[in-house]
Amino acid sequence: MNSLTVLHTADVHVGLRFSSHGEASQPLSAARFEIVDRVVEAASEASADILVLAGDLFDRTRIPKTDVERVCESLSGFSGACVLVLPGNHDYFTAESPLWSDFCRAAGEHVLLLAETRPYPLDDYGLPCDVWAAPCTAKTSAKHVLPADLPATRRPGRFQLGVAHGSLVGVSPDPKLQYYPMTREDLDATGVDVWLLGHTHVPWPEVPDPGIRVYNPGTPEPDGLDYTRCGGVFLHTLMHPEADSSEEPRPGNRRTQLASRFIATGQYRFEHHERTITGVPADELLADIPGHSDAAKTLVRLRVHGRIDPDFRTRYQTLRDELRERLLLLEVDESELHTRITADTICDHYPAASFPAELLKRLSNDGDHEAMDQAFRLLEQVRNS
Ligand SMILES: [Mn+2]
Repeated sequence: MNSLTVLHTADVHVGLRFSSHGEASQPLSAARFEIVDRVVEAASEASADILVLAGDLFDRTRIPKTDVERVCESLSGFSGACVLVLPGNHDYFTAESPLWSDFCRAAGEHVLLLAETRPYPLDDYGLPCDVWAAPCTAKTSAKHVLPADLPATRRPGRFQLGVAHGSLVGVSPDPKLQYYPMTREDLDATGVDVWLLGHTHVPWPEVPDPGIRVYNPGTPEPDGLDYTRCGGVFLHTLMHPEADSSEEPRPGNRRTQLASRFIATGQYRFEHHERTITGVPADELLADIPGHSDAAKTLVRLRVHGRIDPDFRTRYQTLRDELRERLLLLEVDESELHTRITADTICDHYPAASFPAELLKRLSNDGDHEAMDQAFRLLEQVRNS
């Protein structure tokens, strides 16, 4: 066997509830299960030999048994040789864990739980491959758990995969260095053909490169505004050049070639948008939201600022409400959207010839709308205090 194909995903977070997302919470939680099926389908379609889930398949260590069984049922659809599941820092492994005992009972024979820090040979699955596993055993750890006892010499003709979960220093946001931080140097020093990581929900590297031997796919189904593009997985193909018997295997002699590509799998999208209104809102103010074609599967955070003409406030609200109808969820921040102060506003609020009315009229005549707005808001604060 001269090549090995691995579909690599992580951070599915089955069990995530999205409780702050209102009506969108139900479809978003359901999507965590659906993405397992989509990933399995992508792996089978790519004729992958191995499907790797590099941590946080589950969002917590307590998951209803029926949900665990549903995930195992999905994994049983994989047509390749085996599925490797690594406990991450959300679904960390302990010997007493009901999650992982439920999982092992329900999982088929071709699913291998990487519960220990050690090499797992895959000969039982007919693959000339050794897997170096670095599972999490707690939510946090200031130190990584990468294996220290890698073989001094490579066994010729075998592929060496590493699977770990935690932050990649300089790439992942982990300011307190508490999520099993690993540096690229730590990982490269092990000499495995490729490290398959999980933890950070944004993929890295952005562009696969044969010289990079550390990959983090991000979540296959976006779960929040931290990642606004399409979720996906990595497909890695490892190749051995034809064996050259004259060459002795040497430590760190990495002859295996690697080709990786990103495959989009996610359906849901999270987007940020900002709009400014000056006076009258344009008809097309919100027309290019969402940026993604499937509005019903898009969640948007919209910030609107500026000064709107009072006669057009309703028009703006109609545009906003029409957008809300099309989207799965619209969160709007209008704290910096002010209504423009006009002569009518002044008359409505203050008696003619009163000090506030005179002040505001003078600022209006000067054409200083900014100062008039500020003066009006201050006067209102004083009045309401
Ligand atoms: Mn994690």
